[in-house]
Amino acid sequence: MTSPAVAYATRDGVALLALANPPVNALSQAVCRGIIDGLERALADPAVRALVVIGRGRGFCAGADISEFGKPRPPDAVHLRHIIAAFDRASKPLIAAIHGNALGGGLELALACHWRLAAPDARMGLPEVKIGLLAGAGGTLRLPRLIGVEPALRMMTSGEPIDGRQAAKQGLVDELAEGDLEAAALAFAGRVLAEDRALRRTRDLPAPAVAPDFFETYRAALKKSTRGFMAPFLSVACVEAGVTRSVEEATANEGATFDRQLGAPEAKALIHSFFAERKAAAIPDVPADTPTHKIGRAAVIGAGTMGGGIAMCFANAGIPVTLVDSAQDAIDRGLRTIAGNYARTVERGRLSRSEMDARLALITPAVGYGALGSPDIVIEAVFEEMPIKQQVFAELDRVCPPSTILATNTSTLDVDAIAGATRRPAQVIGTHFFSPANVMRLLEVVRGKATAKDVIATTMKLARDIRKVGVLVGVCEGFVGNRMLRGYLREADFLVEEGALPQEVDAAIAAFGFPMGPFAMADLAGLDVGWRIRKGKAATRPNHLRYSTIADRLCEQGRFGQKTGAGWYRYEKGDRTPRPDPDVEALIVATSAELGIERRPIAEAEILERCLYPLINEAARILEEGMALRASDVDVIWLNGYGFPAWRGGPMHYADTLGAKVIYDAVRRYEAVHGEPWRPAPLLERLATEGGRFADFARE
Ligand code: 3H9
Repeated sequence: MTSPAVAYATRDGVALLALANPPVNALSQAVCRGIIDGLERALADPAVRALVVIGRGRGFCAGADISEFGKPRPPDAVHLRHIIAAFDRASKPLIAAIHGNALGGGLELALACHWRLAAPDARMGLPEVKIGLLAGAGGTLRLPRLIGVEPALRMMTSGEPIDGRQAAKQGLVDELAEGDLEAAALAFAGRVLAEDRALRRTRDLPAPAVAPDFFETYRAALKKSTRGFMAPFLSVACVEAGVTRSVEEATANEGATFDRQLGAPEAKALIHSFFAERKAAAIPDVPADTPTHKIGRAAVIGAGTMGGGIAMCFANAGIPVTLVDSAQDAIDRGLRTIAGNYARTVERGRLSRSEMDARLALITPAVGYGALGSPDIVIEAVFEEMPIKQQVFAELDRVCPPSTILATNTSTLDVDAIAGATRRPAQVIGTHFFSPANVMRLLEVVRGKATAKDVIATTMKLARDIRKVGVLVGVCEGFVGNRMLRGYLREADFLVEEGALPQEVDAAIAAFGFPMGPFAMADLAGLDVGWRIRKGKAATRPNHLRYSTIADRLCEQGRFGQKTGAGWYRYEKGDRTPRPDPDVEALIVATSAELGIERRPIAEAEILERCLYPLINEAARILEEGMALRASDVDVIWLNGYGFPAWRGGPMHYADTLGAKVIYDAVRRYEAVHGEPWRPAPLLERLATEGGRFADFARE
């Protein structure tokens, strides 16, 4: 019997085992059972002389079924390792025929075959590291035996796949198959049989030799590039065992390491974010079959840093885009920046010159709206002032066809008020890109009161097409990400007034795993932007709330951050290293004295609680208000837009690992000292009382 997840057929003495578990042929229990049954059937049938393993649909196999990890297995479960061992024992030729993805356990399945055929554009890799794991079914033993230790380790520690052509060059596949893969695999099997070739078991190939200090050197380099992650180092250790110990020992070691790591917080966090990213695409009242409109041509209004970056996103995805500004010199400047960005990518070897030219050719500069034509979407990225935005939208409404989606890249303004300037509020939506827009993966898609469902569905699809992760958020000040950021920055400033120095706060946040702390970040972004916004709001600032003046005082001295060589830190010419500045310390100490605050040493634990718990408390409010659809969306935002350490899974996953009560109790403690800003969100209080998790929260 074969399971429906694996189809069994024979052709001229060759058994075909076809994995059929859409969408990606993950190795679910049913697939594993189907493979082992098919193998036994083929081995027992005297008429079958060889086997071909192939995938139906989009690809060969994307690996173990991640959704089954951590769930109880039935006692008779077939483990991928059983299959690999059975392949090793098989007495008939086994051939893997690969198209699309062969990843993780999928590649390991192919590695355990005697030969591999692949389509030139197949993608083969061991991406387990991206979900905090390592290859756990023989990959660390077999891949180095086929392609060498260093190339194999590079694949494992980066998680990046290689294509069929490269795999053929490196010896991972034995033959490329253009055209009909199944026919090519059957023909290959015919040749193997006709030539009576000896079975080529990968595990029996000699272990490749490496220089005595190879692993030490590799680990040292890895330490610099993968801060905070364990999984890449586990891959190195298993590969090392694979070439220095017996095959049996190395196999057992790999299995045990994988099983242990499956329970590690890093794997849990990264698996959480894998599914969180995919779940973000699901919007309860905008079902997956909502019609979308093709975005064949785009326009961006404003050729500044953001506008230019957004135009690059379209060009990178092959979508022609018109970049509009009101003056020729602004356009020229914008285009020069774009060309410079591409040129740097070419210099780094990450883009070919011809590809750069092709992308630049997709960007058409234009002065004024006259040359806009009929874009399917326009994204506005002009100055962050409501009257200016409203004027732009009124004009766009006048000149664009009624079907054009009008999007705003505002990060602070009310999308509904912007939509109100048009006669098509249903066609208006927010697309909040993060800087640099061509690099950062996050896109907050802001749903206005009137935004139509097809406009939401189209924009979410567009996010994917331009290789962003789109997260739907509601209209509120700062949307989700920046709204949460406020409390984090507020507390960082207060900590400095109370006794910490910027470098101490930054060190604590960096030790937690962020790429940099709030002060280094502020210096990088530029202090003047926030200063301008604060000055604009000074008249309406509530008097009863504490307000830190240090950042304003720095700006008054012309210290705008890296761009002026000084901000919270000082910078030496041509060097971005933040250096503590005695002048800043003097200003801080003087400010504390003016405020009558007796400075005290502040422990790292307090710094972390004071900065991180406001994120969680604010997110609880955001969830209750429905401004984010689910806690995991908040995680996707903070992981992809704000550098929250990936191996901690995002603020809400982190909160769930600590438990709501721990956070609630601390929030109450700080409320007693600092008052109103620390008032606990009702949802946090409820979860703390009930022992609930953010992950399970759903609005009624
Ligand atoms: C492993 O193999 C361990 C072994 O070494 C040892 C074992 C002992 N499982 O991403 P998409 C779902 S660890 C379950 O939107 P794409 C995904 O959730 C595994 N589900 O499509 C989504 O579901 P939904 C090593 C999976 O075309 C749907 O498929 N392998 C799995 O942009 C479509 O996915 C990996 O880490 C899975 N393995 O990208 C590969 N994979 O429609 C992880 C996908 O309900 N997967 N789904 O939202 C990927 O990198 C991408 O999904 C892939 C396709 C490149 C395959």
